[in-house]
Formats: sequence, C-alpha cells, structure tokens
Amino acid sequence: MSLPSVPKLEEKLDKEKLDEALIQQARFVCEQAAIAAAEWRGLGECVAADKAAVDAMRAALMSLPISGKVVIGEGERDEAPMLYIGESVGKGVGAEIDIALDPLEGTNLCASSTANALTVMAFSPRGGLLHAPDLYMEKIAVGVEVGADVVSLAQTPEENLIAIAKALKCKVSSLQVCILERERHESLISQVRSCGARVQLIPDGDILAAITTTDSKSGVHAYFGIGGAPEGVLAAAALKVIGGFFEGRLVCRNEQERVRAEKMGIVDFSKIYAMDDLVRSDVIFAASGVTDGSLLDGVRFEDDGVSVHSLVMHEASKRIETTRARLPLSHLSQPHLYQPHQSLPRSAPSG
Ligand code: VTB
Repeated sequence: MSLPSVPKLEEKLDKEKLDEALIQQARFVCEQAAIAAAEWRGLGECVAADKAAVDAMRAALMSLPISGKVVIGEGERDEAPMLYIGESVGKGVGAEIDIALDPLEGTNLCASSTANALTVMAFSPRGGLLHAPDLYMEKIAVGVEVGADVVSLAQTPEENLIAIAKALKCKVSSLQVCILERERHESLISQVRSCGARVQLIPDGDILAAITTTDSKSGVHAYFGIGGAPEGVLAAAALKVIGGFFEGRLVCRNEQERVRAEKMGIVDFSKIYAMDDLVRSDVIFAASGVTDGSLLDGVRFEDDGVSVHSLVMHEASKRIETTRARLPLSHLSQPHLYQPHQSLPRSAPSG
C-alpha cells in the first residue's frame, strides 16, 4: 500500500497560482456575459437577452487557456447552438475543467429590468460536478446556522420546518421560506403557511434564493420547491463554499425527459442528491449582477466605461469576495447598443 504523496512546495505554489488564475478567469467570463445581457435590460426581449449572454460567455470562455467542458449548460447539442452540454471550450491547453453555467439566470428579470438577474458559472476539476440533465429538480436549502442533517427531502415540509425552528431555537411562526411563485407550488405554499411559517414568493432566480438562506440577516431561513436541475447544481456549488446545506431530487415529468436523463446515466428518480453528490470536489463559483439585486448590483453603463459587480468564491481556499470591475468601453460586446444615458446612478442627483 502506498501512502498519498505529500505535495512538494513548488507543486503547492503552482496549484495556488492555477487556482488564482481560474478565479480571475471565472470572474471575467461572468462579467462579460453580464455586460452583454445588461444591454438588453428592460427591452422585453428574453430570447435576445439570453442569446447575448450566451454569445458573450462563450467568446470569453473560448479565450481562456483551459481545456474546458460544459457539463451543465444551455441544453443538448441538437437544441442549443452554443454552450451545450458536452461542448469543449477554451484554447484546449492547460487545466482540464468541467463547467456549469447559466449565462442569464432570470431572463424574464432582465427583460423586465427587475431585481436579481445574474450571470452564473462554476469551474471544477474534471468529474467534479454532477452531469445533471436539463430537467426539474426538487430542492431544499438552508444556511449553516441550521446545521447538518436537520432538513431533508425525505421529510415533509412540516417536519422540516419544525426541525429548522428547533435548530434555530425559534418558533415555526418566525420562519420564512422562499418559494418560486408557480402553480406547481400551490400545495407546498399552503402546507408551509398552515404550519404558521411565512412564505416569500419570488418570480424567478432560485440560485440566489438558495444563497440567500446562508445570510442570517436576510430573514429567509430556507428555500423549498421545484426549479431547474442545472440551477440546483450551481446553487449546491455556491452553498458548498459559503457553508450551507442543499439537497436535490430530479423530477421526471414524461417519457422524453426520462430518455434524456437515461442518456446521462440517470435512472433512479427517487435518489436524493446531497451537496457532495452534486459537487464532488473543489469548486470555483462566480456570479455577476445584471440588474440590481439583493446580492449584487446590476451593470452600470457610464460615460467612459462599464462597471460590473461580481461575487467569486473558491472552496479549497474558502475565499469569498465581491468585486467591482470598471471596464473600458472597448470591452462592450455590442458597442452599437451602448447608450450613455443608460447610466443608472444609485440615487438621483439632488438639485
Ligand atoms: C428556476 C429559476 C430560474 O427557472 O430554476 C426556474 O432559478 C424553473 O423553471 O430563474 P420554470 O420557470 O419553468 O418554473 C427560472 O425561473 C428561469 O430559468
């Protein structure tokens, strides 16, 4: 039996250098997609906004010195022209990276210029992320203060609420659960309310909803409900770094979806995926704000450039940071759409 070798100092430093480069690259990719999407804010054009984000994200990924493979993307090769699952991105040199991406999380939010549209991406070493098919996923997320093994999709919403209240030493009536406002959640919403807990309904954006549970000042104690499976893996990546708990269970609604899942090796739809099943190794998570939101500000178009607010996190180094990049106008993906009057100051100038 051989003992695992202790990495030499140079190897350790090389790994740190590589991680640092990947963190910067992940941030750069999200910034580029956010700027492109922001040019479509409020124009009511979901498809165009999404396409702009996808094109910009792909161009940015292609410029990186990585051997990247999209494992969570915009769909499969035959239905998505770009950033499809299995697509190779990057220059084909350097680190072998698996990539989960959501170029525009909340296309409706962007098209209607409402809060919390983001661009989101995660990098992981090859094999580090569950190759989740583009199906729905039942999800539950809580912050680190609730603790491990408190909530589970194997329990009813009532059991979960009682367990959370016990862990937080509060009453169920003090709890607030974030849920996507969808018809499919009518029964879940009434179950939560009949326990006495409160419900915060959101129109879209359940990656952010899961992240919000980790902020003890947010007033949101849990996220429950069914959203996209790709968004589930991205939420798990974020919670793995910040500290929090997430479970997911794929939802298969018809034969077509079952075949799609089977092609990706998934046959057991009763399986509950813990955070470590969804994200199996080190991970870098990055997000940039497109519209103003509770976590990140939206892109600001200013007279001589653009500013982008981003969050980057790295599991191994437990690094979590927000940054504000100012990029010159030459970085705009579609300069013809740039209008200086789109500048959105934080508060109206007085006088
Ligand atoms: C969620 C949410 C996304 O899709 O996963 C949701 O995070 C689920 O799909 O922002 P439906 O819209 O079909 O319910 C979004 O709302 C849009 O991608």
